[in-house]
Amino acid sequence: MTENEEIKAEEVKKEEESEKSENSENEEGQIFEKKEEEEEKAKDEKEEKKYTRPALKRRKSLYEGYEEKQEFFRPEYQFNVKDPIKEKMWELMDAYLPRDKLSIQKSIVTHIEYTLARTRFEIDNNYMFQGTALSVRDRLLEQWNDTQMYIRINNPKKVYYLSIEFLLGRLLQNALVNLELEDRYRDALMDFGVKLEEIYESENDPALGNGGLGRLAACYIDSLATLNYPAWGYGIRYEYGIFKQVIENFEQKELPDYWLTKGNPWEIIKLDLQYKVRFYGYCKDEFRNGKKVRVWRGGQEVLAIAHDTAVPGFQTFNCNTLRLWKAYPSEEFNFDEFNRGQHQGALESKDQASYISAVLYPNDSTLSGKELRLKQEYFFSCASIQNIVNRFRRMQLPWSDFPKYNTVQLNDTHPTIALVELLRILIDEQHLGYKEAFDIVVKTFNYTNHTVLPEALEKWGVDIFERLLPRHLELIYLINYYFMEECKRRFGKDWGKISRLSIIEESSPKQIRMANLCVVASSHVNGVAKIHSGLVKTMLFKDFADLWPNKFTNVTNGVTPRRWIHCEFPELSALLTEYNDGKNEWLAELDLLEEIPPKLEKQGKFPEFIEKFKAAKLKAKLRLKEFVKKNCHIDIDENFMFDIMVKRIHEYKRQFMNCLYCIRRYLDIKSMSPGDREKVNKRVTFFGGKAAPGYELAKNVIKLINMVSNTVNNDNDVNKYFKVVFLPDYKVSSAQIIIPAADINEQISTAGTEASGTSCMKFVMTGSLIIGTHDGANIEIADNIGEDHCFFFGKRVHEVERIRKEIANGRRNYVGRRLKECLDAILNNRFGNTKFMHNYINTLIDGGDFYLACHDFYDYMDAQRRVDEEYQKPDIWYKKCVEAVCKMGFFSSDRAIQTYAENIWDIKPLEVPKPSITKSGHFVSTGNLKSLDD
Ligand code: NBG
Repeated sequence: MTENEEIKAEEVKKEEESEKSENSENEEGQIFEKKEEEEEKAKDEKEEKKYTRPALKRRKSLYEGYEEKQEFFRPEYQFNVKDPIKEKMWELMDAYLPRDKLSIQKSIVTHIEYTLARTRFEIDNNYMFQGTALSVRDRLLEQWNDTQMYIRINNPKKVYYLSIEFLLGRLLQNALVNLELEDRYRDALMDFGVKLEEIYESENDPALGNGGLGRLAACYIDSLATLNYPAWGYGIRYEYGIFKQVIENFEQKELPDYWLTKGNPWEIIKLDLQYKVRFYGYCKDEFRNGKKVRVWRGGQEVLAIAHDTAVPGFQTFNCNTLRLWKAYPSEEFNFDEFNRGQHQGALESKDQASYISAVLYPNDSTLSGKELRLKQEYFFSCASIQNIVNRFRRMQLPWSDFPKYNTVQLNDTHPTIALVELLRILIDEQHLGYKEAFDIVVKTFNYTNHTVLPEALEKWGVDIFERLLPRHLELIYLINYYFMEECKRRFGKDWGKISRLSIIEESSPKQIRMANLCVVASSHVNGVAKIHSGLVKTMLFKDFADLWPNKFTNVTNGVTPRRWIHCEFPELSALLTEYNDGKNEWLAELDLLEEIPPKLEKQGKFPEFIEKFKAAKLKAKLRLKEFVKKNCHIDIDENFMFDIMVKRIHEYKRQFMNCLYCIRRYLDIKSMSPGDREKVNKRVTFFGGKAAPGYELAKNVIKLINMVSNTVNNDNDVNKYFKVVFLPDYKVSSAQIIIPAADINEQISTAGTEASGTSCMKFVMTGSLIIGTHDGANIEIADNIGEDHCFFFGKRVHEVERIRKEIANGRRNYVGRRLKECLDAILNNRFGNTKFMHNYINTLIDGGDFYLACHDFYDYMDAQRRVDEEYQKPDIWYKKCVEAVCKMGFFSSDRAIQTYAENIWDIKPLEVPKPSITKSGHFVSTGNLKSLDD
């Protein structure tokens, strides 16, 4: 045994013994938990059979069997209207734009000259990108218009995904892949001497999100379109996305991300699609036809104007809408002020309106509590609800039918106010009674919870609400009044429980608990991974689950394989297609990959496949090497093992623990003999991620990592065996370079804190293994790919709870020699002046180790040792990677969306008719086309 193992074994044993003797009840507790776990598992398995493997329709290429020059005729919607002028127009518009090379080339240059007004002598990559994007957009728009028209005449039930963030990433490649036009565009551009891949680089990332929550929304709208669901994403069209991170003197500096510098070729601004949104003002009673009605008057009005982006599905002609609202002043100027010569003042009030949609709040998993944020939430919720209600009103159906045609998913609590807005419209404007209106609201709304961290659970002071949204506050009180009455009937005088259930927290000042409001007023509440949904039900909303056990459910997150395998790792994608009989249908049905390993085994082709996989991985590693050279000015060796941790910087994710491990590795190698050093598994450890600008500790961790990196990389005793790299400005486009290069990825949150995590899925799908805790989606990934394909460590949820209690009762952390040396290295300023970490380290030792960074450290080191050992056996290692890739079908966002559709939304797909290759053979319908304002 090495010293490390000895110490670890000793410590673990000591700890376990003391735990055993300290508390025999505990053991019973564990047995009980185990039994419960088993029961849960059996139940889950039953549920899973029913929902989690929904059958998807086998796909084939849109163009299979068609010739390149063949014309495609579009569906026709109003055949027998006798209007000669329109008939002429329709005839001109009855075929899709041609998709052959020359037509594509013509459309690109036409846009460059006539839309962008460039001469043929001044076309750089940026203009080439814009021209290309516009030409792709034309093709998207046809499908988009046809889809919207088809939805309108069929009137299916629709799903609305409300999210304050959509972290889209670049759109050009995604659109080309989904339209299956990537090769043709590559070919077309080649004739201009332009590489498509270089053109992709010219696109700014629309980074309208912080992290996982926003990226999930982006994956989900991709899957909704791919599965032909009539769906809309609704959000905010921020001018500034998440800040750009630069590292200066080891520290994070934030720069504004004005992502619109080159314009945005994708968005369609619908100036005629605008809604008024009111803030402030007062409420009063008025009498109409002898009936008392409540009205909300005065205050300030702004306009929400729709900025649409087409969302194409993969291998389908369906194309949905992402509608982002931008705020505008509702009157051009305050004319009185203007005429009095106060031009500045008049302009300022105009500016204020547009502040609402100007910037994304850079907080992830923390509540900011600022009035402007609440304004943003109401702004986009209100506009979206008006849009949804309008669409429904066109159908002229009774309000009680509203939930039959509409279902709204709240992506976390940020759009909660949307449900109050619908209630307000139904009661104040449509004059429904409370009970009827509330019933409609509950049946329409569903809520996804994304975290159990208390600091992220939204609460708003009653005072802010009263000022900003006085009528909504009244309605929230009304909802709470009826709810509390029900609670009293159910729970008698259990005041503790009743006050926990209340939407209003009786603190001073009083607060509105948005999550409670969501649970009370939605029909389904889901968590985002099995373990998380369990915690949602048994801890976070335990009292609610007693009341309505059936409201709670789980939908494990998923990611889109189009972006996260095909676009980001083209070599792997090609390999998978090659071994799937040359067909790429697995991109729409990821479960198909499961068939590859047994086939390889049977045909004795596993070694051949693994060799090709290794070659692909090497290419990905070389891309990252280039990226690191360019952005960090560090040389790395592609033959080292790449160990990657990329995500927002947060205490619960424990980048600090990983950094401590880097220090341990550094000290170990440093103290070795040259001979021993040669035996070390060579590694580069990468970190990447942004810290919220106000989160001092997280920013300090970034600084520490950069200082450690600097020392390690410049130490010639060590840098031949180990390097540390901090990758600045982690975002979707760089994720696409970073993730496929990994050999091992770090998912090391304290058990019970990471709701799901989605990067773990992207990593495993592209052939790297997880070192991680029993948390979030890690657990389900292991269930699917096999626990022996993961490197697990650390305390489990129930143990974390117990240890925290002990810590609270004064237990000090056990700090053994090997951990102490790492902490001391920081305390002794071995990496430069790291005084900024000293207080934190002292609190960790003194019982402040809430996230168990020290507590899990020994077990973590042990898991890292196993990683090193196994990486030295490439045959085993790569086989595991490949097997894991092929068993990740469950983590496709298509499966997740299908589960939402069946289990929560109760909606059916509506597939747009396929085009015809003859003029007479196309789909014809006489739809009702009364209003086009949609
Ligand atoms: C995040 C969780 C992640 C999860 C994503 C998407 C918030 C509030 N939550 O674990 O931390 O993967 O949501 O569900 O951003």
